[in-house]
Amino acid sequence: MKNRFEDRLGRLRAELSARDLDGFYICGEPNVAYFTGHKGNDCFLYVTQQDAYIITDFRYREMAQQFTWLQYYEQYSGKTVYDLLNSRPEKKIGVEKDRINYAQVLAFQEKCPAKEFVPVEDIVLALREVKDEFEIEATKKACAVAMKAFDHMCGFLRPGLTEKQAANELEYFMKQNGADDLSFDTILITGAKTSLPHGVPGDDVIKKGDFVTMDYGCKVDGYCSDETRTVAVGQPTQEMIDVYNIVLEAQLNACNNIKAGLTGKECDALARDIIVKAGYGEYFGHSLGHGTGLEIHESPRYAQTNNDPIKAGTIVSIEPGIYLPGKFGVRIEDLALVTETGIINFVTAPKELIIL
Ligand SMILES: [Mn+2]
Repeated sequence: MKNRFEDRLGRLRAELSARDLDGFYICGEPNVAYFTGHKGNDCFLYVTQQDAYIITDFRYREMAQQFTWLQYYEQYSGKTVYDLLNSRPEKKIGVEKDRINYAQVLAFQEKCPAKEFVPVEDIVLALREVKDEFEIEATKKACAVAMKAFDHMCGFLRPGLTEKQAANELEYFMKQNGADDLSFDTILITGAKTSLPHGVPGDDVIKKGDFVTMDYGCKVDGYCSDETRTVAVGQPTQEMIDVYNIVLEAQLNACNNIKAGLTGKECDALARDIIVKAGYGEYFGHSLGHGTGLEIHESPRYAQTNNDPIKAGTIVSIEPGIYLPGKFGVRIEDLALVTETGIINFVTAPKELIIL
């Protein structure tokens, strides 16, 4: 029986045939990880219709030799990827134009003059869009760790803490509770800074009556979680409560109606229309959501510019927000599996405004 990595190689080979490519060189770390199940650092793949090599060095030898579906090729001074390619019959070799660096392309052209290197779009990323059972389970596990961390933070947040102190606690808690890594730099911001959608935790101190926005995630088995909650520390103003409830209504409407077959634009509108009607359209300047997986931002996008139908089996964030410069901001984000009939929400942390 083929393992999931061999299945994925099979799907990649069909894409190579369709593009008339004899071989494909993969250097994007998450793309390498997709075919190995391990972080792809300093490992590269070369895939043809018959063969698939993992190219790395001594440091990764023992690990890479366990990938029985790949042939091991060790680089050292005097034996390089160029020797491997030059020893092969393939002529037309695809490279990931969004991942490979310019110096590497120049080196290929210089050292393998008989080959034609063809820049191709990120076909592995496209293969990664629809998730398999393993990927779904890993994402669920990561979301479970993140939700536990949210509970913990509801007991931890208090006036007087700095954003950095609170962010450290959140990250430490996730790592102590099963996270392998963070999905991305934690956003934990307070007070007027919550109007910055991607604000960076600093020395600002949480004060009574502030919103605290936490947008954070962790990785389990390589797969990212992504979750945002905005909570109040002490009694918020009526305006804060009103804005919060508009974002909540928009978020719930999207959760209740997104399903496979709607376009990215239609999904986005499920939340955006509510925010626009409430008069805050200009303060929701980003799109509703994005796919996640080995990377925090993948396909598809719930964006006004995406007229493609969303596929079943994709995992996508649902994250409307309203950001009032100089005042405050609110974002609520879940992560969900898209099905033919709706979504399966992996984030079940409470969404009604929590006042700590
Ligand atoms: Mn997100």
